[in-house]
Amino acid sequence: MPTALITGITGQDGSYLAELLLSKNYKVVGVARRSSTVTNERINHLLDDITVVQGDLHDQGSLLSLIEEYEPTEVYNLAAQSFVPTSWNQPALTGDITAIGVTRILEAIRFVNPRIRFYQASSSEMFGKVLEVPQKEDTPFYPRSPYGVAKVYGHWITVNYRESFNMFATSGILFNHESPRRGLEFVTRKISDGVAKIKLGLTKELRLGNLEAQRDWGFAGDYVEAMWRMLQQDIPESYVIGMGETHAVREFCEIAFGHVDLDYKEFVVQDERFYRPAEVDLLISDPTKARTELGWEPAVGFKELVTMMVDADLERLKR
Ligand code: NAP
Ligand code: G4F
Repeated sequence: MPTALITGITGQDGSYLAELLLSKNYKVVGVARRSSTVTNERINHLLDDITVVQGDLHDQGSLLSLIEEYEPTEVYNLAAQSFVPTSWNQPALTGDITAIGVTRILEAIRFVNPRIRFYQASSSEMFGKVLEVPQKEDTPFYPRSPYGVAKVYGHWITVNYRESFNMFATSGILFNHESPRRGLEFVTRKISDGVAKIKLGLTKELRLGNLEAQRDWGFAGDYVEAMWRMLQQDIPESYVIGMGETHAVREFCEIAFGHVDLDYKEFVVQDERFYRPAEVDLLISDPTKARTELGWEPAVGFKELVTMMVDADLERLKR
């Protein structure tokens, strides 16, 4: 039975990846950091089937001993300070977890068993102020936030360990992927939650930042399949994962409000507090390599994603 160790098990992607690997008969070990309150909301339904252990990307020793004890065949590094606006308020912490944390886990693998296959959760935020449209594996990076800068480090240290130590270290450059399990502060979930609250009469308005920003949004459940496929290849490489289409925040609002027969223009208020010091205006992927080499095909389209998220928030709030 293969064993997968997942950092960031309590996050959106960690929960979907754990479900996928369980369906493939993996033993799943999830790493969660210690906190004074339990953050198992996304994995409560999996707790009988996975092993959750304490560890922290700040702490080299905890990573080393977990890899020694559980002997994973694959390690998925999904843990990060992943919210872009927070990275301007806490840039050093973001660098310590999202950048140097990758080195700590790579070092743990190198010392214990360099044959372990490694996945690094890289991001389209690395393309930032894009130098090419659409963005593919060899598009140069121009990050626009401390988070994006940290992810560039994480990407290159992964490539470096692949080339320096011949480790099976892959980097998935994933464009935005969303779901009903997305954190409430990210724009898609903020909108679906806001729409549901307005529809149910729980609030009257939704305050957002830049409505013209464009993202290439897909469904998280589809994207974890690509992570797994990357680790099943003969040769470790980097892959861009995205839908190959882009939509504005405004369009997301239009569909989300429209789905419950509301007009977003009557409820959305633009608020400067949600603008960023530097913005990523246009992200659009060219996922040709993933589609041809990994055979990866997403199942959920943009409209279906938006309506799925609104329906899930309506259900949740009604309950
Ligand atoms: P998420 O929901 O924010 O989850 C992040 C996870 O990291 C959480 O489980 C969090 O634990 C954990 N974590 C944070 N700091 C940690 C630390 N010091 N030690 C151990 N664990 C720590 O993020 P996601 O959307 O699932 O994304 C997964 C990964 O993909 C992240 O690395 C993200 O940057 C990257 N990524 C995401 C997207 C996207 O669109 N979702 C796109 C490209 C790349 P707590 O629950 O305790 O906070
Ligand atoms: O949903 P967002 O906060 O996601 P962002 O910044 O694109 O980052 C996410 O995707 C990355 C992949 O590209 C991941 F690496 C990262 O970890 C994270 O998962 O913002 C999307 C866009 C931005 O341009 C932002 O300016 O939406 C715009 N926006 C407009 N109003 C807003 C808001 N974003 C947020 N969070 N809140 C608003 O009120």
